[in-house]
Amino acid sequence: MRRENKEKKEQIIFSGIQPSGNLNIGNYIGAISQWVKMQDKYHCIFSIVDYHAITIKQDPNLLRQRIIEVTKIYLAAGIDSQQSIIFQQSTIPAHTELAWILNCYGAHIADLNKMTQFKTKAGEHQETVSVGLYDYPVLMAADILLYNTDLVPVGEDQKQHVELARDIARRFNNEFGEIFKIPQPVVRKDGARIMSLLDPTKKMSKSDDNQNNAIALLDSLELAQKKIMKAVTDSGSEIEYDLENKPALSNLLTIYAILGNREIPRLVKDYRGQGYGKFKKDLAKVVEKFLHNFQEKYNNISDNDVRQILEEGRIKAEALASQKLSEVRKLIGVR
Ligand code: AQP
Repeated sequence: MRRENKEKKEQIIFSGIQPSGNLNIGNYIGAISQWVKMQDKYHCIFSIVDYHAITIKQDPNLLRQRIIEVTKIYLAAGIDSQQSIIFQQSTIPAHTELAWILNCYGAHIADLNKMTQFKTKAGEHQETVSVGLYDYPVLMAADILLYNTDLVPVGEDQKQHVELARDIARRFNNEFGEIFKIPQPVVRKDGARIMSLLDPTKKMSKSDDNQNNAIALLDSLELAQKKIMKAVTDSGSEIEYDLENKPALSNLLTIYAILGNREIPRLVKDYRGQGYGKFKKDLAKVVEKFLHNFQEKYNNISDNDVRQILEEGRIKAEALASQKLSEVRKLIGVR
């Protein structure tokens, strides 16, 4: 038993979030809440992936502000900067350098053509969006592979990108020897895909044009309550978990269960015979309580604390990344 724990502590976790909008409860449930639980068991590295964010146009001042905001969100959620490395991606040039190398060795056009997130984000504008948006998964592969990552905790939407990182690593290894560890995606069972409050066929997304689709982690309690009350529901009036026939309600039940720390079957039992109105009112209270506690912690973190933590994280992450990059440079013959 002891030996098993020791082995686990040796494994490396890497994950990140783009500062591309207001982080929401989907990001919290699908990604950050998993990270917090992993800190005791693994060596964790969490990044604010700002070079991913610029694959879509960003306002420079807002981007600067959001880098600080996302770091505070990690900390308020319970990521401990003494235990885990927290850093800003663009402060370590090894990420973009390795991405370029992987563009040339390992990444194939046919892979990128299959990426569903690119298709969704580019929509009808596939010919005119930035090359960066298309190439995003290769930068993500570089992020992961630089750190000998074993596990990548992500929401369902990012699983395909982690699979691609595995393929790229295998191809590179086939050519040059066992240089990259093959990472595994870790996707939680419930809550891996929190859906939009306005359309249960779309995932809740921080860059959605309609901000009513999501509860942002920094929404005021009043606004969050209004968004829940306005969330779409399905026909009928019974509280049931049924993804096929009641997708909107099933999504709300998932949010209730995770943020309220309850089991879905228990909730269904407790709300038997009570309509959607009562259920939504109670859900709004659960969300308000969660946000209140979260924001209290968030507001206690200063910008200066964040700058210091990011600088300490940069130093630690750079030591690891530069080692891997210099091995890769030698293998391909540029050193
Ligand atoms: N709706 C969601 N449910 C569960 N998990 C989710 N994640 C995102 N949306 C949901 C997870 O949160 C992390 C954020 O990753 P990202 O910043 O790289 O962006 P993304 O995956 O493209 O997610 P967003 O919030 O929709 O961002 P935008 O709108 O900027 O593209 C990932 O682990 C993701 O799986």
